Amino acid sequence: MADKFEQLDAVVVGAGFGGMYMLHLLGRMGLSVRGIERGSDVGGTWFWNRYPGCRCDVESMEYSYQFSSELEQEWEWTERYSAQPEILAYANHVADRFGLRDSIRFNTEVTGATWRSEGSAWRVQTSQGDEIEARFLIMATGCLSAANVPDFPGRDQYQGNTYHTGAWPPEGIDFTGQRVAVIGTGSSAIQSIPLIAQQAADLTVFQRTPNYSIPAQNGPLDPQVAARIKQNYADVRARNRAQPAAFGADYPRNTDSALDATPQARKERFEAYWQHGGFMFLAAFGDIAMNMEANALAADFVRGKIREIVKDPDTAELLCPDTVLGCKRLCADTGYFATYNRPNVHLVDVSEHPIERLTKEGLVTNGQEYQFDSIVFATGFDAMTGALLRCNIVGQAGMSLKEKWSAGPRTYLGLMTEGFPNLFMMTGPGSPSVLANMITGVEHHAEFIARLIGWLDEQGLAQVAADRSAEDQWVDVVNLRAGATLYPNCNSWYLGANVPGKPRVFMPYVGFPDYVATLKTVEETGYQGFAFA
Ligand code: N01
Repeated sequence: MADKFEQLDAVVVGAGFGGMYMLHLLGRMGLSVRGIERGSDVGGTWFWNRYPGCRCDVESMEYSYQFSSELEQEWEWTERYSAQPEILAYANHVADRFGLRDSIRFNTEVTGATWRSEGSAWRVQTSQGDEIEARFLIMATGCLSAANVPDFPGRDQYQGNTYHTGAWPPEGIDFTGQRVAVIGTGSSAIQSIPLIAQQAADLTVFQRTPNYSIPAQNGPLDPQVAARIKQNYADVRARNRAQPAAFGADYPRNTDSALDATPQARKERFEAYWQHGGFMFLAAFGDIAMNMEANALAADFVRGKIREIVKDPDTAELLCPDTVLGCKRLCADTGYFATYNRPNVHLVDVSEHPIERLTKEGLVTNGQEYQFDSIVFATGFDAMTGALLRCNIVGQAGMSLKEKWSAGPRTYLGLMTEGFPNLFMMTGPGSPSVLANMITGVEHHAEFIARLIGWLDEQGLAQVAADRSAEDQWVDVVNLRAGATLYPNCNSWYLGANVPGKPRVFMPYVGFPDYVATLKTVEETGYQGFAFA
């Protein structure tokens, strides 16, 4: 018998923004519910990612909950793009304000979850020796929470400090006087490199693939802008929900083609969007994300900017991507490219000569050893499936989720997978998730799941599961939608291409508004595509 046994209506795994709202909704419905969280506090991705420079790429007034107008009105953001400490403070405020903490078991990992047909319930085991039986298991484990640290030979020989951006020590790190390596040039690296460079004696960046980055143009949030938004928050939220990625309604999203504009007009438009900053650069023309030629024009503009900013021409060329712009997730930065003008910053291209191994004092590439006091792995995540699979979930007929997804994730609506009754995934593969404003996405999912559970109870039904044919059709829909964009044209983590051996499947659903409309229809027509018992 386990140390602690509980019998509950629901277990929610993860106390980030998704898990917290799910707990709030189910608690309000009067269900008995327990949150399980691996960290020592709430915040999810914002609890773990404390690297220098970490901030959100979606604007503060948009990257926040909308379920409570009181919360919306009382919380004050200080910057256009909030930094990690402020977002974590907001998460803590939400946990306190809605009394969520008591229902969460912290410092606890789910080590196994098995479906038991007899009782129509999940048996969940944790690292703290808990055993919980619950009718519903809701995975709010996040899309980018399983760190990917490449398995370089000699990793255990290296005697300096190692850090992963997604598991940064809460007390912070002082790199003063150190020789530091950063491996990777994705969003986390692009945000942290300028700040690490200011502290370290010497910084060497190991780049396998250069990335496009647009200046965030961050700054203090204008209180008048915040007040104006707060006066019309419901309207701003509604207009954002109608946007492809559920944000950015207040800045023009053009529909005209980059190919139709004169070179001068095109340059001026790109310049205006560059000055505005961030992701909205992709909205400068309607076809940047859909048409190779239009995309190439946008990419040329960004490469021109990199060459203007970076003084050493060889370094500038190394930093210029030749991939499709926006195919890998676009980055937003504060002074990233200019950092390479500092005398203490060096760039090493490992595209042709990969990092061979770690040594006692550093690492080796192209036959040369580089020595460091600290190595920062900005090497990303086993995205979208990693955190789900590490929970050892076993569904009907003893089938594990790992087996079921051995050729890539398969879901119905990104919410359920056939053979795993009463198991819900928040922002799972096959939902807009990482291609949309995450807080808006998790709120939408939490509300859908809560209503479905409420409906099951009203109907006296014990089980809901994804129907096999509905799942097959949904997988096709997700692929078709991705196929109509330029997303499949590069080795991105959206495709699982960053993790050796991971099946190459495009995981998120493209287009938040269509997705919301689909779920609305599904619900209004008696939950078509789901099977009940
Ligand atoms: O991770 P990444 P990230 N040898 O996977 C390189 C979100 N996020 O943590 O491109 C050498 O993008 C890898 O190279 P390559 C956001 O959605 C949000 O930066 O695979 N290099 C790449 O350069 C983001 O997209 C925010 O060739 C190796 C880097 O490591 C997602 O999280 C901020 C390597 C990994 O980049 C992930 O971002 C930060 C190897 N063996 C993150 N293995 C905000 O909202 C990997 N790399 C602000």
